[in-house]
Amino acid sequence: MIIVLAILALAALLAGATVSESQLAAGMAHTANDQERAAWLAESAVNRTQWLLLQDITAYPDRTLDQPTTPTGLDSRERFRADGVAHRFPRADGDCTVTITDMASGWDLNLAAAGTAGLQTLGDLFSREPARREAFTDLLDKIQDYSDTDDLVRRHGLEREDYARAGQAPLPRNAQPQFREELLWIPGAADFFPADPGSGRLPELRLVPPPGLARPAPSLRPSFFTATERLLRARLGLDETAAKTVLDARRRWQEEAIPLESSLDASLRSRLRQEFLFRESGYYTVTATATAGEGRPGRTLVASFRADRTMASPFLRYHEWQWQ
Ligand SMILES: [Ca+2]
Repeated sequence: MIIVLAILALAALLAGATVSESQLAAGMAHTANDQERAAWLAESAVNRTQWLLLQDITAYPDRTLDQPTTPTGLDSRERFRADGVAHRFPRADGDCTVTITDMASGWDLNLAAAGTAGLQTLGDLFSREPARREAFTDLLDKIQDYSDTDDLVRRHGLEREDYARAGQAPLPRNAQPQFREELLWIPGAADFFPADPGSGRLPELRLVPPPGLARPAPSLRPSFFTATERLLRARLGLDETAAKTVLDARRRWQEEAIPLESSLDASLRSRLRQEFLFRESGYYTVTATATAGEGRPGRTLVASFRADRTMASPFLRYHEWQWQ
């Protein structure tokens, strides 16, 4: 009797396990299916946005970004510009939101042109934190050693032997970084340049294009529409409250088409225009986030490229093609 009951209990357990396993497999298949669909939607939205952008450039050759756009009168076309405004591409089988921003964003990491001079302004933010300021200055030595061609160690720098001891051979590159995120290989860099948790990208630094592709001129001011709170504070000497006011004004520009004139005083607007770019550089970053339906898993695709209406070579070669 006991044996029979034990066998029955075991059979029930096995059946339960089989059912939950098949439910798990079905759930995983659903998730994989949703993610696959979201990926197709995101890729398709990036492609579509490239052509809509090109159409916009052709229809409106003046690429200054002085005012938000609202479809008015006879011209009811939705504008596609590097202003960070969200565009929705709803579909029966999912949903995708796309933003276009300028690739000329953030601090420039073109060390060949200006060494670490471009990064110095970030150090100014730590003027009231001597230890952090010192750590940042030390990091600048490490960044220079990493990219200069010699093996001479700066005061707080690191060269080949130091990296080898830390198990990071064959670093340093001893040449210009070939991609932006390799900065994170330098000890201490992640403390000052936090990576985006979803993608691992370093959005506060300007993208380093693959070899052979042109880049926005290092002298080009960073785009206003991607400026982070830190970049606003560093370039304008603002405190946190003033930087938040600027970010709020930008959000109203992007979401409600309210001009900056309505949110910020004239002197601050004039300083913003001196320090930030209010026109397109011709290099774009398109971010497309798609889901197969509300509350379902999604994918994000970030693609950067140069585009102009001449469609001159190398038209649409990607500086970045990054999945999240
Ligand atoms: Ca070196």
